[in-house]
Amino acid sequence: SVSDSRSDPSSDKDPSLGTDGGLARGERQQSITVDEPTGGLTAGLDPVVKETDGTWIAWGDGDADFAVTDDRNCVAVPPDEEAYTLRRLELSDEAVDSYYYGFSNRVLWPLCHGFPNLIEDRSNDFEWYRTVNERFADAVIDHADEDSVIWLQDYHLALAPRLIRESIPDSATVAHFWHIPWPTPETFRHCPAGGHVLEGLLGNDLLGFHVEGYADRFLDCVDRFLPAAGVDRARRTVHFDGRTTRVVATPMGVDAEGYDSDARSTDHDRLSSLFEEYGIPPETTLGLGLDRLDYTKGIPERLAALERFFERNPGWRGEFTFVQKATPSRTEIGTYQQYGDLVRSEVKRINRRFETADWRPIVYTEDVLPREDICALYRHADVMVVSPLVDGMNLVAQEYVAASTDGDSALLLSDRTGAHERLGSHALTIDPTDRDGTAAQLEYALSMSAYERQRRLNTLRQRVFSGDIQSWMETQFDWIRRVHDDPRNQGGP
Ligand code: GDG
Repeated sequence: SVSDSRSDPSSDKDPSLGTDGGLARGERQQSITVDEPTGGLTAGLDPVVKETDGTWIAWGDGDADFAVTDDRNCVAVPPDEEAYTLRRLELSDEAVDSYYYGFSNRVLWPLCHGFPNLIEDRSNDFEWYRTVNERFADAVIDHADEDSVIWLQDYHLALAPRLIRESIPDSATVAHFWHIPWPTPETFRHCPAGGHVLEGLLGNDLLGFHVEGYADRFLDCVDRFLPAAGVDRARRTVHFDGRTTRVVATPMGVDAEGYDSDARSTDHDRLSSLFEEYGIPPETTLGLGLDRLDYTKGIPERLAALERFFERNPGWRGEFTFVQKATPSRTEIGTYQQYGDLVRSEVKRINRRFETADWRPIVYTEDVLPREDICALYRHADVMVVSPLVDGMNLVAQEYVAASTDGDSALLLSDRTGAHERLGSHALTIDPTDRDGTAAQLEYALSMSAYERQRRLNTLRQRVFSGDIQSWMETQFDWIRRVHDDPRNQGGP
């Protein structure tokens, strides 16, 4: 499996090694510690790579100095079991700046989320993106044989599939999952080197997106910008350069059982001290927002709706507290710094407007919390507001549902998320830009009968549990198997 180390949804760091490095720098094998991944893609992939005796290729910090490496920078994971091989690619600071903070997150991220005005096309960024993709491809080629299945993750590796395809046997399979939206052709035309991106992705035998709309838009873009490619819409295949790529929509779920059981085992003393630490009144009705601090997540819009809610409902002042946990992300990029400043100043302004001597309407923190605290907050929150302006899937909404074990929770969910396609109107649908509408849905959430809360939550839970991370992995691998068994990629529905 091949992943950019930052593609794990639960963190901007690589949790497979722990955020503190996991493998202690420069120490001997016996001092290695392995942190079990806590959720999401990493936790889902870990057992698969173990079972298949596979190799996991990811980049780490440029200055990482691992104790147990061979000349290819491989390490056995976990060290005492030697279950699989983790191969680390070391990138220089310049490479990280241009590849990760450059083309990946100054071009592809805003482009795919429909913000072409935020694209920063700096010189050399695409060249570095290509160079790092080449390094990933070389590492894969080094390990691949005629029976290999190669599974790439996310938008950091758009060029690698073609480079890999050109150098491995025909019978090996290259698959890729794109975790973020795919834009319309009107937006995609702003992509610097867009033709290379499309051609790169068409090196895959299988290309997965979260929802059908993204898969269709990908085909629209190929149709429009790669005239040499043959798009078969009914089968969702593209014939290009003598090969066929199958495009599928497989919505990603969460470790529902894990969130459920962690929420059930909430330590109430721990919850009380969490409340005390952050100044949350113990008896308050609790609202929750939890996001990376990213301009796609609709945090200022959510704050504006909260302001409107408190304006219209003075009776809730002192009674309802909204906890906004925002994890700083990609802070090297100016747009992210400005976004963080805006969020923090809006929180201050709204708090100043409504706060009393012993209550603040918004409790804001940028602390990274351990999973048990996140689960305790999920379980305890009466209402969660998920309001992205656009989001490939959104795992937080599904985690909240899985951790809502008391049957009395309500979810406000933006209709611009992949998650809305699976949870639909059983959540309380919001248009994140409509502050009055969002405030009204919040009022509704807080006044809903216990029966309606329970009824909605039951359906939400059925959906989240039946489409969990395990079933997503199975669907992925069913598709991969089909394509692998049919190298000409002609079969399927
Ligand atoms: C991308 C796509 C797609 C957050 N703070 C803490 C913490 N988290 C965890 C959450 C959740 C994850 O981070 C965030 O996942 P999301 O899906 O909500 O968002 P992105 O990071 O933007 O993920 C997205 C996803 O990839 C998967 O394909 O759904 O659309 O943008 O798991 O729980 N976890 C802990 N402490 C924190 O403080 N432990």
